[in-house]
Amino acid sequence: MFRYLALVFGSVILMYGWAACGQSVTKDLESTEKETQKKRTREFAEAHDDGGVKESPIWENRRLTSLEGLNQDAGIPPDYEWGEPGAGFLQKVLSFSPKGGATYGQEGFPKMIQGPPRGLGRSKGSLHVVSLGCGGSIILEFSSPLIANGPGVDFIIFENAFSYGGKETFSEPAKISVSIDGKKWYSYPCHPEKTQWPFPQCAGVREVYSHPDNSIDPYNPNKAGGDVFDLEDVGLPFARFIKIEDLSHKHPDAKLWCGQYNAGFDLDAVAVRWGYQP
Ligand SMILES: [Ca+2]
Ligand SMILES: [Ca+2]
Repeated sequence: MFRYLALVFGSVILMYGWAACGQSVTKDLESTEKETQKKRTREFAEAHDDGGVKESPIWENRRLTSLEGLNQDAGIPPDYEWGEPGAGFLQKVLSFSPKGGATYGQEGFPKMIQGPPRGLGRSKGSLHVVSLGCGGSIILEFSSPLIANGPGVDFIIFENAFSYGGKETFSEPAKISVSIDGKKWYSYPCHPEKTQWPFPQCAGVREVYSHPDNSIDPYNPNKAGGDVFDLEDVGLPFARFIKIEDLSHKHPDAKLWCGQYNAGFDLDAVAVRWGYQP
């Protein structure tokens, strides 16, 4: 009898010890994973020259994925085929509403805006674009992964603005809004009618340098060119949709082209720097 009790007691102790050990192994794994994620986040941000990297509670505890794997060969992942959406670039077009008779780039739609940007440098605008026309708009969806509010810049929008001599570019500005559910939108305040170049918080302002044929990283906010956006500025931890609304009719130079087949904001590509998989 005593022998039997001792056996049962011994087994209970043994099982308890085993379960506790299992728990602590799981905990260790979790914290190692968290540490690894933090380290990766930090390394990615450093490798991408993103100056003001600071840890923000908004993104710190979320499952962040750097889209670093897509950086090889200037943004093209090893198994990427032209025309295929890549996680770090355009995933899906939810709606496209060109206005004012704009048709440019539509025969190649949406291929024209998938994959990395095709920037031609400071004084030349890419022709690998889709024109929205004056007052036109497009809504892009990013679901796998969602766009995360990571450290610093979260996404870059590439148009085909170019310089014609001075510091300024020929800009066809657009207002950018983001949303989690496609109903409530958070807009970056863009007012080309009230502000001067470089039209703060508008897209379609800065020239584009990154191209698949050069080694300029399309995810590097300091080198790729294009217009950069941070979800921190609108207070969102992540977003699923980006809306681009042309405001060329509010810009004295750009509005002269309204009515032309290639008028308005010309979308080349979107690069998403941080992904979030809930
Ligand atoms: Ca951010
Ligand atoms: Ca343009």
